[in-house]
Amino acid sequence: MSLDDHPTVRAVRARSSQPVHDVPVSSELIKEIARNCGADDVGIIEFERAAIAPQRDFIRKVYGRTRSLLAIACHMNREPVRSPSRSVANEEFHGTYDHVNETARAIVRALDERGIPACNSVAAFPMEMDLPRIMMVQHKPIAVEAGLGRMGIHRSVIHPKFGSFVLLGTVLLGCEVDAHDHPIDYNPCLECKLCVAACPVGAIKPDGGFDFLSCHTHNYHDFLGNFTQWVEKVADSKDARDYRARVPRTETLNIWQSLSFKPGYKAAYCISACPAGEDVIGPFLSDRDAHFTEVVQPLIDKDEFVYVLPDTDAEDTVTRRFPHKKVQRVTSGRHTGSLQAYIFSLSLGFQRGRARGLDFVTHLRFTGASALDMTVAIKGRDLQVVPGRLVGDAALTITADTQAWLRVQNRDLDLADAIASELVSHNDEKLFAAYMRCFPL
Ligand code: B12
Ligand code: SF4
Repeated sequence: MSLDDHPTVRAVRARSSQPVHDVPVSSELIKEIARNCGADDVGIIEFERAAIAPQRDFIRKVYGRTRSLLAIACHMNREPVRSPSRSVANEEFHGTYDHVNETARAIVRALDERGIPACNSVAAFPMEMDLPRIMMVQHKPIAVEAGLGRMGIHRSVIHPKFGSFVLLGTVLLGCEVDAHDHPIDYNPCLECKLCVAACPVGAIKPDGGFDFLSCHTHNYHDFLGNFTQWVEKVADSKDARDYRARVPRTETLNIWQSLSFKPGYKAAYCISACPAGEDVIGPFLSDRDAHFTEVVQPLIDKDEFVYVLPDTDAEDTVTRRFPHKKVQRVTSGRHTGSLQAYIFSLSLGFQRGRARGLDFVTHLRFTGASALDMTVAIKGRDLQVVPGRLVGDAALTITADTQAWLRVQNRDLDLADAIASELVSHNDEKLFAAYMRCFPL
C-alpha cells in the first residue's frame, strides 16, 4: 500500500485543510485556553526576544520547534507560605508546583486538540544532573518579558497583584502568535528590605546581590547535597552505633520524610516576608510595625537548624544575627565536572564577606588535557572572571593540573596532598588562602 492510500493518511487528509501552526495563532485564544486550564496570569513573547538569547539554545534542546513562549503564573496561598511551620509552608509550595505543572500539561493537551503544537517545561527543580548547566528553561526572565512582574531585591519575580506569592511555568509554543506582551513599566518591589532581614543565611543582599551557595546549602538541604553526604556517611559507618554518632537521629528522620513526602524547603523566608503586590500590601500599608511583628519576627525568632558550609558568610550571619538558631555545618554536595563548571561556580559561590578588604588579581594556569588560562579579579564585593586570558598584573599565580584541581573542588583529593605532590602550586601563601576562602568547597 502506498502512503497516500494508508487509512491514517486518508483520514487526516479528509479533515480541514491547513495546519494551524503555519499561520500566526490568536494570542488571545491561547491565553484564554491557559486561563481556563488553571493559570492565574499569562503572557506570550516571541522566541527571538533579545532577553531570551542566553537560554535560547537550552530551550531548543527541550523543544526544537519552539516559536513563541507562553509564560504562566499560579498564585500560592499567602498565609500558609508565611507560616513558621515548615510542613505547612512546604505543602503550599509543593501543591502549587504540582498545580503549575498540571496546568502546563493541560494547556499542551488543549492546544494540541486545536492543532497547535506545544511542549510544557517543568516548574520545579530541574533534573538534568549530567549537564554542566542543569536548568534548561529559566522561567523568571520569560515571565518578566511577558509582563507577569519584575524581579525584586530577593531575586524572585513579584507579580503586580499576587506579589511574591506566585510560582512560574513556561509552555513552549510551536507556532507564531499575532500579538506579544511586554514587561510592566514599574517594579512592584517596595525596597523595604524585609527579605534581607528575614533570610537566616544572609543570602539576600540589600543591593540586590544574591549568595546562591548559602541559599542552596540551607534552603535546599533536603534536595541534592544532603543526600550525597548521607549516603557517604552510611558507607563510612562501621555499625549502627557508629552511624548514630555520625548522623543525628533527627537527620535520619528528615531524610526519610524527604524521600516519603517530598523534600522540604528550609526557609523561603524572603517570599514570606514580602509585602509587595496589590492583594498583599494592605495590612503592611495600614500598620508596618504589625506586619513586622506578626509576619517577619516569628521567622527571625524561630529556633531551628541552619545548614551552612564551614567558614562562610552564612556561618558568620547565623552566629552574629541569629544566635538562637543552631548552626549545622555541612559539606557542599555539588559536583564540578569540568573547568567550564568551575568557572560558572565562581560567581555562584563567591563569598562577599570573606572578600572584604581584598583587592588583587589572580592568574590561574590549568595544565594537562584541557589546559586553560584564566584571570580572577577580587576587589571587595566585586568579582571579575575572565576565562581564556591572563589579564592585568597578578599578585597571585596558581598553576594546577586540571583534573587534580577538579578533584580538589569535589573533595576527592585533599588540597594539602595536591600541593605536596606538586599537582597544585602558587606563589603566595597568604593570598592563596584568601582566594580559597572566597570560594568555599
Ligand atoms: C536555580 C534556581 C534556584 C537557585 C537560585 C535562585 C535564583 N535566585 O535564581 C536556588 C536553589 C538558590 C533557588 C532558591 C529558591 N527558589 Co528557585 N529556582 C531556580 C530555577 C531552577 C532557575 C533560576 C533561574 O532562572 N536562574 C537564572 C537567572 C535568570 O536568574 P538570576 O536570579 O538572575 O540568576 C541567579 C542564579 O539563578 C544563578 N544562576 C544563573 N544561572 C544559573 C544556572 C544554574 C545551573 C544554577 C544552579 C544557578 C544559576 O546566578 C544568578 C545570580 O545569583 C527556577 C526554575 C526555573 N527552571 O526557572 C526556580 C525558581 C526561580 N525558584 C523559585 C523559588 C520560589 C525559590 C525559593 C523560594 C525556594 C522555594 N521554596 O521554592 C528560593 C528563593 C531564593 C531566592 N531568593 O531567589 C521560583 C521563583 C518564583 C518567582 N516568583 O520568581 C522559580 C521560578 C521556580 C518556579 N517554577 O516558580 N532557586
Ligand atoms: S521584601 Fe521588600 S525589598 Fe524584599 S522583594 Fe519584597 S518588597 Fe522588595
